Amino acid sequence: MYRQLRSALPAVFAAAALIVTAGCGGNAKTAAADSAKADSAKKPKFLSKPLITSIYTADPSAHVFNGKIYVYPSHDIDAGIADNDNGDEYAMRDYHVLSMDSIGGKVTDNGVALDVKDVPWASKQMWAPDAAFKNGTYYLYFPVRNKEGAFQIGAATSTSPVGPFKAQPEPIPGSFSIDPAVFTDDDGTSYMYFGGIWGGQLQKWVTGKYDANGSKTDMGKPNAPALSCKVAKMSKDMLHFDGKPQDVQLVDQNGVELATKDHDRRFFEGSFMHKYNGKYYFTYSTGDTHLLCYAIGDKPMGKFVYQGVFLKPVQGWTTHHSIVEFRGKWYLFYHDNELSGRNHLRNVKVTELTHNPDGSIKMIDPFVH
Ligand code: FUB
Repeated sequence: MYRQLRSALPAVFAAAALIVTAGCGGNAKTAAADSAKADSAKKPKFLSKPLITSIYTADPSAHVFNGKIYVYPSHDIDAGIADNDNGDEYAMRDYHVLSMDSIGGKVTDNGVALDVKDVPWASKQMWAPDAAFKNGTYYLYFPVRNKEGAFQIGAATSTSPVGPFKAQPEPIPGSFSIDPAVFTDDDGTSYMYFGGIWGGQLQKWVTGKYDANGSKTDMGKPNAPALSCKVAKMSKDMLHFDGKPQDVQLVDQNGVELATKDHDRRFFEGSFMHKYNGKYYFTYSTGDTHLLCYAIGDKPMGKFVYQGVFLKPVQGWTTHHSIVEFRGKWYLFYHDNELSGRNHLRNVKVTELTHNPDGSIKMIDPFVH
């Protein structure tokens, strides 16, 4: 899954390596110092700071509950597992909820909200979660592998937005793959968007059943339509799907579905939904091309017409986000790996997001040049 490394880092790391290998020779030392100086001038300056540095966090899903911001991230750890195409090194075991009264204000880590050991059906890898509030209850939705190694999506409930959450005894019936994102429309109907290819296993569920020997990446047919993100209406109790999950249709400006080979535009993982000026904005990651893109539709279940990129590649392999309105402004919560320089030890960040008058989203560069 996440093996290939992006090229954002080499200049900085090469300078460090030169210093380490230069040894004691005077000329080598001077050359190393000069080179380090030159490279440090090239060092990217990050647009935003990590929200929290005491733990590694990723996949931030932000919500405003009772006038406060709550961020539901993955809690990255180093389990000593080597990088592989399955993403086994993303071996997270629990969730912590972050909260803050204002953007730029103090960020509180509210401790463990849910531990994998307290999810009866789960085995490992608590990936990107989301949350919702309805009927006086807070819901935490999370992807985790079941005992057979297949990702499914669980639900847990709490009376507090920061937990602790109590997991349901079984995964959401009919759920599969990763990265749930729950959106509640103005009429009170909630929808769950979910799925991810490669390590997210969407391609292993095409028959409706999990095939452990299915493809490791996608359907292997470059010209065929790409695998789609899924969307399901949520039942009133928010613990079940109301009907079968459907494909989120993603088309270009001519109405043609994006193809498997279109790695710069096709859906990979990390979907999110927000509504702006009556339009539905389906946003997602292109995974191996490291872009966050958006597509616009007239209905919450699609179809959605591809519009473009709104976040350029961050430092680190994965990119994942949420978009939330707070006190009249819109914000993008995202992650990179500024603190560790390692793909699976990430940190969440926030920056303002702007909708242009024509409804497009202003491109965000995670670096200041
Ligand atoms: O954090 C593990 C996985 O990495 C998430 O589920 C993906 O969206 C990617 O960010």
